[in-house]
Formats: sequence, structure tokens, C-alpha cells
Amino acid sequence: GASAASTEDSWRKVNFHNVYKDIAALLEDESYDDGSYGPVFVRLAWHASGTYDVGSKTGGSNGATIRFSPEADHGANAGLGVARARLEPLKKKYPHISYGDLYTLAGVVGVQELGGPTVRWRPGRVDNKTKEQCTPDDRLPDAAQGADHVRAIFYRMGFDDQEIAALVGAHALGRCHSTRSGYEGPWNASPTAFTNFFYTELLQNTWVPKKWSGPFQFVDKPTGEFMMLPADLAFRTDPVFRRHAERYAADQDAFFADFAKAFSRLLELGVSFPADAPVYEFKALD
Ligand code: DDH
Repeated sequence: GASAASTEDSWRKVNFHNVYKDIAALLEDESYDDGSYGPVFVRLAWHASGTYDVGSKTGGSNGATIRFSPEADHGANAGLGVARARLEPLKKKYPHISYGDLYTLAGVVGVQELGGPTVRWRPGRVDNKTKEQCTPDDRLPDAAQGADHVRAIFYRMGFDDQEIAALVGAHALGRCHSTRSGYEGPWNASPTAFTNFFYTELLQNTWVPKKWSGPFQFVDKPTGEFMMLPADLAFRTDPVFRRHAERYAADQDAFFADFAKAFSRLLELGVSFPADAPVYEFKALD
């Protein structure tokens, strides 16, 4: 049936400070992964938004086509049903929030509550798309590929090399799951803290091919506990990406500032906001 958030004005009935707090209350769960839904909420927000194509102006978080089949079943989205199911009670509690606003706000909460920067966020996405508007299965990056592919994917969204290098720092959070992507392991020892460790680990460790029957990936030579995707290594080997990675490894504040800007922009790709939609800068809870 029609969603209560299918009109342009529905968001006006929602108290987003309360939604923020309620999402934050859903993060912690000792029995899930490393103890937090934050990383998978960030990934949901990114995959809901990163389908945007500047050329055709299709995709993006507006309309939240990620919840529909076939997009929900795209290989890149494996495991994200867990995040959507965790958030669904809030859609019942706040029927006037759109799915696009809920999923993107969950990404903001994930970043901020795990210690990351304040991410400017606006409401106004509308539940006005159908499954016919699902994006094709080639819009998100393929982890098996390198710098050329990564650039092609993110240039299509309208990002430049600096923004791409900043965005991938989200791989400080969470882990790969052999049951989802096929890859396995966390990128560092604190996967529930938002840090610049993606860059420090990437540049300071020695990365060697993992010896296993799964997809080709890297593990750190000393311990074998941490991982890098083939696409992650592009930020070490490509000279332009590496210049940014070195800056972010050396300067956490620079990373936080650039990540906050690029992530906020990512979540807004293809969305036309009402002129009076407020820009929120939520305060992290304690
Ligand atoms: Fe990512 N990512 N990502 N990623 N990502 C995975 C997990 C997480 C790629 C592939 C994978 C971004 C960029 C890229 C997060 C955020 C972001 C996994 C493992 C793969 C594979 C999924 C699983 O098995 O559960 C590739 C390739 C790229 C690229 O080429 C640039 C960006 C831009 C973001 C972002 O948020 C801005 C997060 C968080 C996770 C951890 C999820 C979890 O459940 O934990």
C-alpha cells in the first residue's frame, strides 16, 4: 500500500532528534558481529546512495529502491537485509519518515556514535519509487578490481579522487563476512570505532595474499588477522590515491573533515530537497 511517507511534506511531521536517539539505541548488541550494528548501517546508507548516476540522474537514496527486489538481492547488497530489518520497527514508530531518510540517517548515526565526525544531514527523501526503478546490478564497486574500476564507479556518481580516497576510509569500520561478500575479516583491531586506521594499516602493514579457497584477498603478514580487498590496495598502489591516503594516515582531523563532507554529499546524490528542509548537525550521545 501507499506509504505514509509518499508525499513531499511527510517529513515535516517527524522529530528527527527522536529518530536519531532511537537509531542509536539499536546499535549495541553483544550477540551481533563485533557488538554493533553501526558498521552495517553505514554500509546500508552507502549502498542506498551510491547507485547514483550523474548522467541519467537515476539511482541514489531517494525512493530507497534498495529495499525492493531485484536491487535488494544484488550481490553487493548481500547482508543488508539485516540492517533494514533492524530499522523496520522505527518505520512503524515513525510512519512519516521515508525509507530513504531512515536508511541515510542510520548511516549518520553509525558514523557519529562510533566516534566519527559530525555529518550534516537533511530530511526530505520521498517513498515515491517502485521496484521498476531499481538500479542495474553494476552501480556499486567490485572489490576484486583496481584503481581504474574504482574511479569509473565513483566518477559516475560525480566524485573526484580526493573524495573517493576519503570515503573509503569507512573501511575502518566493520568487517567482511564470508556469508555475504565471500571475503573474510576486519580491516583493523577496532572495527566498532571510527578512526583513520584504514589508512594507517593499509600503508604500514605488509599485505600478502590470503591462503584459502575463498576469493582473492590480502591479509597482514605479521598476524593474518586483518584484511584488505584487492580494491582497497588501489589506495596504496595508485600514486594519486596514495597521496591522499598518506595525508589521512598522518592527520586524523583532515580525514574526519573530508569524510564528513563527502559522506554527506553521497547521501544526498539525486535528492531534490525542499528549499526549507533544515540541515541537521546532530550531537553524538554519550
Ligand atoms: Fe565497503 N565493503 N566497499 N565501503 N564497507 C564491505 C564492507 C563495508 C567495497 C567493498 C566492500 C566503501 C567502499 C567500498 C563499508 C563502507 C564503505 C565489504 C564486505 C565489501 C566487499 C561486506 C560483507 O561481507 O559484509 C569496495 C570494493 C569499495 C570501493 O571500491 C571503494 C565506501 C565508500 C563506504 C562508505 O561507507 C562511505 C562498511 C562500513 C563496511 C562494513 C560492513 C559490516 O557489515 O561490517
